[in-house]
Amino acid sequence: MNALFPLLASPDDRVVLRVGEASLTAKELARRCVAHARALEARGVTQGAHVGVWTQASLDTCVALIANAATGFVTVPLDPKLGPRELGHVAADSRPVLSLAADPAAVAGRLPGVPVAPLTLEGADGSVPWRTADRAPLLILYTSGTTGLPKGALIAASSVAFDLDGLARAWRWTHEDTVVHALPLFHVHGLVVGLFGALRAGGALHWLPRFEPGLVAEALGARRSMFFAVPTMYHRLSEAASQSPALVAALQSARVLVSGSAALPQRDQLRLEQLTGKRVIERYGLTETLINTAVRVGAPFPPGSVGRPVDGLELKLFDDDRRPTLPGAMGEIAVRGPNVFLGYLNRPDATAAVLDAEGWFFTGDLGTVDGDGHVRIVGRRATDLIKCGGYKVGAGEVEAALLEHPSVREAAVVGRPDADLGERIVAFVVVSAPVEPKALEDHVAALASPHKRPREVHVVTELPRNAMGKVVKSRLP
Ligand code: MCA
Ligand code: AMP
Repeated sequence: MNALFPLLASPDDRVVLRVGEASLTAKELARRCVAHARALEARGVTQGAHVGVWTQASLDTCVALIANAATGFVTVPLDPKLGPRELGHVAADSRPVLSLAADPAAVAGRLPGVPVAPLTLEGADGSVPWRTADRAPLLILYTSGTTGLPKGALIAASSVAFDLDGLARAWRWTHEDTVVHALPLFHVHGLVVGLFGALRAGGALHWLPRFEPGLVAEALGARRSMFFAVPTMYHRLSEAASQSPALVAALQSARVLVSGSAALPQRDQLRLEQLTGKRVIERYGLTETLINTAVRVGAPFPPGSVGRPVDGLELKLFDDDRRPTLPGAMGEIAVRGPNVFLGYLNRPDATAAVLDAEGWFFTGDLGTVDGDGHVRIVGRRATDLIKCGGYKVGAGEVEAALLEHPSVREAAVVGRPDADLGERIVAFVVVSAPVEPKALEDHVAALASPHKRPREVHVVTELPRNAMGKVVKSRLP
């Protein structure tokens, strides 16, 4: 079976990782991976154990994520901004034996019952058996649902390898490419496609832990660069580029500009095209399936297309009763292939709801497929899922956090169209005592992740309800 990251088995002296002023060659990275595996073994951590990695802004974080994957440990990525509710749940659900941090003091005691250890920085001689692209868990990625706490999606090494190889073919991605991205490393986009993708292709990654158009412009100078971002970032880049010839030149120099995690508005696509002469290409995925479709580099594609299924993946549209739709009709997108996850950790009920006996994964996204196989996303089944800045947020999670505030009696949360964020989180609350909207925003940002905070809070006297007493969100003002 093939190695997950072939480059580590025969590393060279090329720089493969860059974060700020720090960088590592493939040889240095391989040595760090060996040292990492030895250090975990010395602590009694066995192969297949769950190991948390705090995704702090550091090159060492990238090394820990790669080393865990390359040497047989299952990573639970931990956003340092997760709130106490989420951390308590992740700790109890995934039970990491240990968590690793570039700056342990900054996260000490935050993951209940799980010790935090520093990363191993010393190199080591010798070798370790490198992880193959087998069908055992590689990652546990937490993803929000409409209600309840986030679910841990179990992603196999073979899924990652299959998907990345499909994307490499779609984008002609080779060892000569340097990926530039400013995405967080605790989701599929930044971690799997960005970090693991660059290494599996045998190329390089330049990670920007913070998104800023000026930093993107500086980083895109590499000979053959690929830029990955969410639509909010392209929106902000299109605004900044209209004032910055340097940014326009940098975007023009990139070999490909790829957008994903949410729909790229045509307005931003056209504005960037007018400024740079380049079309951003889209790809579509989910945490549970990794990337399903991608526009092919060098091939024509209709406006609004998220591309065709990656090679080897089946994609079909189904109606409300899960029967295949007629050609040309809209339906729920379902996919089947090696990229589909192993299931949700400890949640066979939730797994059975999305994965049927024939291996079809039901995405909840509504789409169409044209005669050439180009997929368009036209909507989503669940109105209680909000995509804000590319982050998936369950309305129920935000409502639960709001209801923990002593002054909030009732809460209803919806996503509303937003030119910058795609959707912004809007909350309607009935209160038992006067409270400032900003205080409620801060309350959610402190209890859950800051990106789950409502950007607008409206205090109302009552929520619209039907005869059964259920809130009718479509009747909110
Ligand atoms: C703001 N902040 C606060 C508060 N308000 N902190 C505490 N309390 C508050 N009330 C902090 C934030 O933590 C953040 O800090 C800073 O202020 C700005 O916050 P925010 O406004 O939320 O950030 P933004 O500027 O709106 O962020 C836009 C963004 C971000 C950079 C585009 O949304 C982003 O990184 N999105 C990427 C999401 C992603 O990777 N999704 C992939 C999912 P600080 O600046 O220090 O952080 S995977 C997926 O969808 C599938 C598989 C796929 O297809 O890819
Ligand atoms: P997540 O679970 O955070 O990975 O989010 C997955 C969801 O993001 C999908 O179900 C889609 O609704 C959305 N998504 C991802 N990529 C795209 C895209 N290119 N266009 C539209 N929606 C997208």
